[in-house]
Amino acid sequence: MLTRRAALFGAAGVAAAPLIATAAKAEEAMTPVAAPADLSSLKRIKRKLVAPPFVHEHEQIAPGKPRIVEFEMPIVEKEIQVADDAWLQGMTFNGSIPGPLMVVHQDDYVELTLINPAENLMPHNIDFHAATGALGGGALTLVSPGEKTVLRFRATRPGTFVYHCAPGGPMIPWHVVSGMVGAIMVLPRNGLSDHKGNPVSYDKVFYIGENEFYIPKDENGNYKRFADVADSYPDTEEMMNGLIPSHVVFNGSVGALTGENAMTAKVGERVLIVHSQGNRDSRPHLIGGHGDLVWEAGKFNNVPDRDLETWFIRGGSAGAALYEFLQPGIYAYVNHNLIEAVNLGATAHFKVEGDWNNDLMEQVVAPTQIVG
Ligand SMILES: [Cu+2]
Repeated sequence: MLTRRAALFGAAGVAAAPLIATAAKAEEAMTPVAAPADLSSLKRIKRKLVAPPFVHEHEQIAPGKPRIVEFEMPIVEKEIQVADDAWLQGMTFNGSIPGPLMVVHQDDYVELTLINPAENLMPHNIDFHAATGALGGGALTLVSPGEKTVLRFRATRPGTFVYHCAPGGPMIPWHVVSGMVGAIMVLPRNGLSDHKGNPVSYDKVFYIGENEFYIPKDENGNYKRFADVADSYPDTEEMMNGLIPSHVVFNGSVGALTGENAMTAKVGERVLIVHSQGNRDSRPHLIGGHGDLVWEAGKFNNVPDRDLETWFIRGGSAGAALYEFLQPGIYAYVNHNLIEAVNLGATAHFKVEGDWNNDLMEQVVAPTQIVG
C-alpha cells in the first residue's frame, strides 16, 4: 500500500520504474550553461488561451517576421465529473481537459509562464513534443506547488504536437491520464498547403482532446470518489496497470461536445479538426463525412492524405483533418472503436446548418411496410 507521501513525491514510483527514473535524471543533470539568447529585436505578442474545443485568436499566415509568442498557464488540480456517476481527481493545464490549443507559426518562439499554485499538491512540468532538448522542456520546468517558471523554445517544425506533464517515473502516465495533456499547432509561415502545394485555409478550427480515464469501482460496483489527487493514486494506478479504461472521452467528460455542446458549422465551411491523444491510439471518424485533407501524424511538411474515412492518431501525438461540410445535419465524430465511442464516451457532435443537396443523397422511398 502506498503512503500519501509516496504518492506525492513518487518515491514508490522510482523503485517501481528504475530505468525510466534513471533516464530522466540523466537528462535533468544536463543543466544548460550557454549564454542567454539575445532576442531583444523580436516583437512580442501575448495570446490568451481559451478552453477547448475553441482556439485562441490567430492568423493563418504569419504577418511578418518570427515573434515571441507569450502564453501563461496555471496548473489546476480539481475534481471533475466525467460522467453522470463518475468523478476524476483531475490534473489540468489551464483548468481544462485537454489543456488549451496553443497556435504559433514556424520559427516563432513560444514563451510559456507555467504556474503551479500553492493550493496544488503535486509537482508538475511540461514536455512539448514540438520543442527540442531537455525532455521537451520537461527538465527545465518542474515546479512545486507555490512556484512558477518561464520556458522559451523555438518552434522549428510545423505541425500539431502534443504537450503533457512528465514529472518522472510512474508520475508521468498518471498525470497524463489525469488530464495533463494538450496540444500546440505550429503553422507554416505561409499557412497550410494541400496535396499539390497550393494554399489552403480553414474557416473554423476546433481542438478535440481525447483522454482515457481509469476510475476504479468499489465492491458495490460504484465508481470510487476520492478526497484529492493523492488519495486517488493507489487505486487508480492499479486500474491503470490493467490497461482497460473506464472512460474514453473527448474534452474531459462524456457529452462534453454533444447535444447543446455540439460544435457548429455551416454548409460550405472548411473546418480544421485537431485531435490529440496523449497516451493511447485512436481512430477518428466523422459519420457521414470525410477527411478532405488529413495530416494524420499532424506534420504539415508532409503531403496530406485525401478523402479519408477514418484516420489514425498515434498515442502521444496530435493530427489534423480539414473537411468542407457539404450537407446540413448532426454529424457524430467518433473514435471508430465503437465500443469506446458509444459505451465509453468518445463521441462528439457537429451541428451543421445549410441546405440539403439531393444530388449527393436523397431518400427515394421512405421506410414503409412491405406489402404482399
Ligand atoms: Cu503534472
